[in-house]
Amino acid sequence: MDLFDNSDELSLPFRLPEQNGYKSNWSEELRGYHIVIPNGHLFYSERFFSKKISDRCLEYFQENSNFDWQNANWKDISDIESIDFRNIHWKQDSINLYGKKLPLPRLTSWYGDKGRDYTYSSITSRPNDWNDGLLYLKREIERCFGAQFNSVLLNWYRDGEDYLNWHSDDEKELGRNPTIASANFGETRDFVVRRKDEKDQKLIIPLKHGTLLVMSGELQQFWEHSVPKRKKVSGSRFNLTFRNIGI
Ligand SMILES: O=C(O)CCC(=O)C(=O)O
Repeated sequence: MDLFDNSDELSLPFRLPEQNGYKSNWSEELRGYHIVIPNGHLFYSERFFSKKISDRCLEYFQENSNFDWQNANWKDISDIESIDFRNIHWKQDSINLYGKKLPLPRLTSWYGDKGRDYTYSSITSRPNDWNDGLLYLKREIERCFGAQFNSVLLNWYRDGEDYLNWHSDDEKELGRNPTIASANFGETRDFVVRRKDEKDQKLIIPLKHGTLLVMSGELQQFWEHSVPKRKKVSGSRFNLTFRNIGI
């Protein structure tokens, strides 16, 4: 099946500062932009996955035997683990803040090769076994980039009130300059990247239905990222970050 819907060059849907150290180059082969920023590298392909594949992903992530996934109001369900999802084991972790247990403002799931545990925000996740859908996405990305991934973190932002705080993917299991591939499905959400030492130097990158963003080089050392709330967004957005975890 063709990954790409069309072959025209798409313009970059966000502005790069007109400053030394920033440049972008369209890759006809990969249907996206290589973007160099000071101390980091991004690859952005707005329509890496076709609409057909992206639509199927939305269904695949939400199929379950309790509700019609297209009409379910997921925010009303307090115990997501009681839902019998067919393909993805969704969970809602909690973090401890000043002695209070607070649920994360999104749902997550962790898949990977055996033994690839991942710890962030003091939460350790054991990997679920790969399934066909996730392996398909992983292999398509690997085929284009010549990179290998052994795990994936899934985030489900059920609506615009779900969000992700500022952080870098700089845990020691990821190694020094990790390559992380972020696949996106559903509602468009802004992915904001800012320099750690100059916080007003930032890029606001819209991640859309079918967009792939690959982060590499020194990016995680010098930059941090977040997905802020967007009150006007009412639907779900799924983000999958494919990673390589050392043991
Ligand atoms: O949802 C996104 O676009 C970002 C996800 C992310 O940064 C993470 O899971 O660490």
